[in-house]
Amino acid sequence: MIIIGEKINGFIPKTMAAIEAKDEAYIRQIAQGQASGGADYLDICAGTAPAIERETLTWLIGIVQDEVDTPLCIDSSDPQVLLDMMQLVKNPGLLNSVSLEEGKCEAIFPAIADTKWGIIALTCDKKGIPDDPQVKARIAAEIIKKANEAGIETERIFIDPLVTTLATKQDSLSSFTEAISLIKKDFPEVHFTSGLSNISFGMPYRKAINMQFLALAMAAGMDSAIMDPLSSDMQATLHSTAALLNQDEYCMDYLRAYRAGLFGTKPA
Ligand code: THG
Repeated sequence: MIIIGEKINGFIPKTMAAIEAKDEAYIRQIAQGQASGGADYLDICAGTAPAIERETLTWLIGIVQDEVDTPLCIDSSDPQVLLDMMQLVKNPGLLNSVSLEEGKCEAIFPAIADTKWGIIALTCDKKGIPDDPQVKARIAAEIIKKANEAGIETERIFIDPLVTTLATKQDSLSSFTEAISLIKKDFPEVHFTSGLSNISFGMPYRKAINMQFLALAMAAGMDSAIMDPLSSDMQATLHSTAALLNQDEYCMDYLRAYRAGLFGTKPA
């Protein structure tokens, strides 16, 4: 599993408080913590007003890169912000995200073609987020085609099939997993990622739903997640599910994560 750490995000109240207070120590702490928790990328999202988004991201990126070598996942809905921030980043990471809206692919793809940057692609277009897995698959295929034509290999693309909220859509999980199956059939090399908590909005004890969603989505072929690596419940779910799915030879990763105290009781 490819873990994208979600905590450096201004939409999280504690992170926003740190951004507003210029609390560099807190940002360093959550960067280091997520890296130790096995994050392969750290998502960086300003969550501030558009007028100060660049300034906020520049500050966050500077601190995080000084603290850890983990590649970054730059998170903005503005393609020009993604391109500007990419210039500040030392190690190639991920741009989060493109979709079929507003010429986003056309803005981003030429700029990353000759680099090692990857891209998260949302299965939506100007009409919004489709419910029908067939439509999600059609959008994904169109984005992958555009990327390939620009010289970006399918392996550098992470499709986010945009899971909907269970409380308002009963078939949220099946729409998500069916989209994965359809896309995987045509593009076996593409990656799949998702924010894990979208599915549980409006429900009590959200953690239960998030944990089971992670397991079921992994079983359906999701190989990446935008998640909190500091959550022992999510770590336990991730490592146990990977072992059960025969993705963890001799359960070595499970044992290593347990011994490192990522879940369960830390051994003496
Ligand atoms: N897909 C893609 N990018 C994304 C999302 C996605 N970027 C943003 C978001 N969704 C993923 N990131 C978060 C970050 C935090 C939370 C959820 C998603 C979250 N945090 C808890 C809260 O706010 O209550 C608190 C966590 C904490 O305190 O650490 O829910 O879907 N491509």
